[in-house]
Amino acid sequence: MLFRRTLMTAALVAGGLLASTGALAQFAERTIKFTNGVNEDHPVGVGVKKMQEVLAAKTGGKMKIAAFWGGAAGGDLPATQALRAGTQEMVCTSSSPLVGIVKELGAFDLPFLFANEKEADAVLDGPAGEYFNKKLEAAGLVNLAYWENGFRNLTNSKKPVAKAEDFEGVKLRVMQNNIFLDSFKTLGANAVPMAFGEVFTALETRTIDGQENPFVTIETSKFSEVQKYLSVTRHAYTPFLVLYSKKLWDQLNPQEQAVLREAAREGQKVQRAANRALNEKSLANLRKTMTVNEVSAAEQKRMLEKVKPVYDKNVPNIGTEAVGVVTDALKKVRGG
Ligand code: TK8
Repeated sequence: MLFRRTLMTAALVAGGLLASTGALAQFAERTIKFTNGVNEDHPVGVGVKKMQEVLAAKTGGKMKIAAFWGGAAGGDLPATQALRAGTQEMVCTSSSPLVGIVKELGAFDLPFLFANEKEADAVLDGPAGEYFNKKLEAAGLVNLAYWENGFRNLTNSKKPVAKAEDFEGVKLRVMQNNIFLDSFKTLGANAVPMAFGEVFTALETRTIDGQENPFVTIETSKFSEVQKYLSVTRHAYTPFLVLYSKKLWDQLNPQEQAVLREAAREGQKVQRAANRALNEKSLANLRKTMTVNEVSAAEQKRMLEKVKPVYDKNVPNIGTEAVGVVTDALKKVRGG
């Protein structure tokens, strides 16, 4: 009796193993290189960890992500070029440095376009987001999901900035992006484009006075250690793209592709949640060492008025279609 039960159990276990081994046979052993400009304690770390868990569970540990943080494996733009060449699998990058590759992404750089996270999610996770995914794919980049960096705010070491006139004379690092360059020049700052990896040292050595990024990135990249003033400008929401090399994507089978998409979507949920939970906390932490200048809604509006020419000048280059796709989606979420 006991013997028979043991035999049966053994048979069941073997059957189960066989079945799962069969299911796992569709996954090859792969180590996916995934680079980031932010540090691991940024909520992108939470998203990547989730992706690793999903891959471990669904592929029996056959597909793995090797993540590189803090720009240790190079900046976002070179990484994105490596994806296009098929020499690296993945990168999490801001959309802004990629406008030289997909000009339509410039729509997200237009100042004061999104008002809150709800609008960003509605645009990015809907047909508008799909529109940009198609453009990216045509450029050799598969966007698995939109993650969050957040609303961008200004920091500097020179003076409090609370109104449109205060930008005058501030030497400011901006991303490698014409629209940001144009926006901050129009506001009166001396704007210089620079890769993210060079920003900390440039701030520390006072080569530049300031930079702009979301609270969480300011905190986790330790910019607060070398910056005195923080202005709550919320001037742009430039999404994170979780990109996969199209060249290498096409070498995966449909099961592998599906599990990666699922992992990036699961990652998105926890990454956004972690980022949003941390946003106010980061601001509170930054307050301990920085002087925080709130920017009133009226002042934001004055800034927007001042940068109107940036819209007129850049929308034709971005493409009226791409900008229209975003503004239509915004109208919808605003109930218009
Ligand atoms: C992180 C970057 C960064 C971005 C920038 O790799 O360059 O300022 O906002 O957070 O994507």
